Amino acid sequence: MTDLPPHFDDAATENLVAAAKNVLKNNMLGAFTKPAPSLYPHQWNWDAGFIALGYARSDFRQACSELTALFRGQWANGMAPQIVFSVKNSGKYFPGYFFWDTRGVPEKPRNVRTSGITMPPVHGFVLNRLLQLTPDTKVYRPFFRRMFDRILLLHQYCYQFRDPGREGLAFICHPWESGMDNLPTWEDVFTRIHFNASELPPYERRDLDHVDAPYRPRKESYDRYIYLVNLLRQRRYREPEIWKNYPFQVQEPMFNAILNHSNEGLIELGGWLRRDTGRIREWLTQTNRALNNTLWDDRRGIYVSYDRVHRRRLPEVTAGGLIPLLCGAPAAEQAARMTALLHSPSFTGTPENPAWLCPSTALDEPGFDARRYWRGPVWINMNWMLYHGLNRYGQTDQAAQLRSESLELVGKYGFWEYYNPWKKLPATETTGGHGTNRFSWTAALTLDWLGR
Ligand code: 9WN
Repeated sequence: MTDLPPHFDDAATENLVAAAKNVLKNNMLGAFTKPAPSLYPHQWNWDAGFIALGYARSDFRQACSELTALFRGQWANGMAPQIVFSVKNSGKYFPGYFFWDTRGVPEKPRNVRTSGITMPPVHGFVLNRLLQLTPDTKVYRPFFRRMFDRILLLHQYCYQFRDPGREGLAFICHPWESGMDNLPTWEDVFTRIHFNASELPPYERRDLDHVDAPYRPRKESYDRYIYLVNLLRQRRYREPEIWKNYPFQVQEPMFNAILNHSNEGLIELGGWLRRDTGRIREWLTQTNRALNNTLWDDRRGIYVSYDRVHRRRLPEVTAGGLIPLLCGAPAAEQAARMTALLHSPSFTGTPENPAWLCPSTALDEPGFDARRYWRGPVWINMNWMLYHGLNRYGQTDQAAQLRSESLELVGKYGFWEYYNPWKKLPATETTGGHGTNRFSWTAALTLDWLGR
């Protein structure tokens, strides 16, 4: 395998592979794999997709099981939930099943405990990648057929309920739906959402039992996350009425780029399964067009979010704004501007103070914070998607650098949830790895990158 960090000899690579497999093995709970040993004890939506890729070459059955388990929680309207709760680990995570109060919501499957929101729909492109890696197309054809139908229903949900103006962009209704929960972008939206302390239900965080406070969201952010959950549960998740006067509706570039790359995945799979993909092709064209018309920021040369409630563009520069490279949305000139920005001090730092690629929030954003979750740290799943986006545009050297830096980070510090972006680690940090250790998708995508 080329493009490995300089000190990665065969033995180092073998050790890394064995350690990554061990992380997955220890987090595996049977049908699915939890994201981390204690902080995240249930099944998460987009984690399941990345984790499936980590099993694809060594245990294809388990890769399929991850997706099957997640979609057991799919709602009748097509929504694939952010969390499918493990009954055994009930009470170990907040907000848990009883706080979400989805019990009795007619759309929710009766015998599965889920939260009431969704997450970036990676499953279409993951399924297509699994098809490339399947050991036996005949044996697994029924699985692909089943999953294709489930994922198509999820996309249908995104376009029907999350795109009421039929613009081609699905909105998210909670920062947790973006997967990038704590971006400064959400703070920006929250400055326009006002509520009294009395409107906030009592709650107790569990995340701080596992990770120190400076690495996790602040209390003010958590209050707002919970305020929104409370609105959703009070309205009994009743779509589409629920969205009237609902204050958080954001069209975010990464969510839509992922949706559209998954549309591409479904089109390929649909060809193989001999399905009609006409409608999916329309979505694909419309979403790429809308990404460019609504979310492209020509001044900075990157995609940004749009707040459809307060009708304003959210100018924060984040790694999510680079992910539309993955679905082919940018024209060649736009892509050139994006890669120039990626290799500018905004993301790579300076020769005196260089950064690992790719900080989740740009280094020069006022909301940047090197250790706080999503405010700056590097995440391996973001790098993995960006790697594929860069390759798509022929930026193979940049892609190789991104992969090499990611593997170097993992090799140096271990399989962390996120990493401090500064190459010269601040004296206050004992390690460059932050959040929880033994994080599943970091291990899974390392395996994918190493072709194992
Ligand atoms: C809320 C599980 C998830 C990831 C998200 C990450 C974090 C949860 C939390 O962990 O979010 O969904 O409690 O902080 O931000 O991307 O899917 O790994």
